[in-house]
Amino acid sequence: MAGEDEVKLLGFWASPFALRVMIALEEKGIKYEYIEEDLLSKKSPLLQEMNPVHKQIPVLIHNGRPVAESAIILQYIDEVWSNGPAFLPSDPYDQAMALFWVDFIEKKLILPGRLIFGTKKEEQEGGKRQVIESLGIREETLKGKEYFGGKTFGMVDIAFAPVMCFFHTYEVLGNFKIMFEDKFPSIFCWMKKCRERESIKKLLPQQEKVLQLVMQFTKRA
Ligand code: GS8
Repeated sequence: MAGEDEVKLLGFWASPFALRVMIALEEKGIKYEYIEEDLLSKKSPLLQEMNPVHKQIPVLIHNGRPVAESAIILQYIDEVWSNGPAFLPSDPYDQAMALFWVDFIEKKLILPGRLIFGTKKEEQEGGKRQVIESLGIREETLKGKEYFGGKTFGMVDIAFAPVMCFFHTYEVLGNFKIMFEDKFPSIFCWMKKCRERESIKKLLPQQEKVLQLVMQFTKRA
């Protein structure tokens, strides 16, 4: 794409969905203006105008045109800035599988993980069970591979990486230990490798800051 592209991102620093997009833009080396939304008190008129259906971040605004939903934004970035490293594999079946796992991470990991933030015991236990089950499923698919897509860091890695900064919060508020090294050794190695990437070093919030935010959000602080 030409250098005069105008790229803006409406985000929130600890949103796993916004972080997906930030990591993707960083990995592709795309310059953009980041606009932080105040999700705790009031959403901006710009967000309501750019994502009138869901009124949620992240929204990528490319030359004035908005794209919402993190998985769709990642695909859009991959298509438009196709000169950088590709996030999606070229084979249509492999592409479909990658998108399946991106969706799985939202539905079976991020959303159940939020149940752990609550104070209802039964919901918390259900969230913990689902998180452990989902990590087990991902562990199986990662075995023997460097990244979820194989040899290179791609779409599924980008979608999963932001979840890393929530594990500490799951453990503290859920009062349990995930024990990655023993139970999920492939994910343990993958996390180590991801944390060494420039994009992730730069963007992933500190786990203690995330815990404080979640406690503030859920009024536990
Ligand atoms: C989820 C976005 C979302 O939940 C995606 O982009 O992949 N499926 C979407 N955004 C949240 C912040 S992260 O928890 C959000 O904008 N919440 C504000 C609200 O719902 O009012």
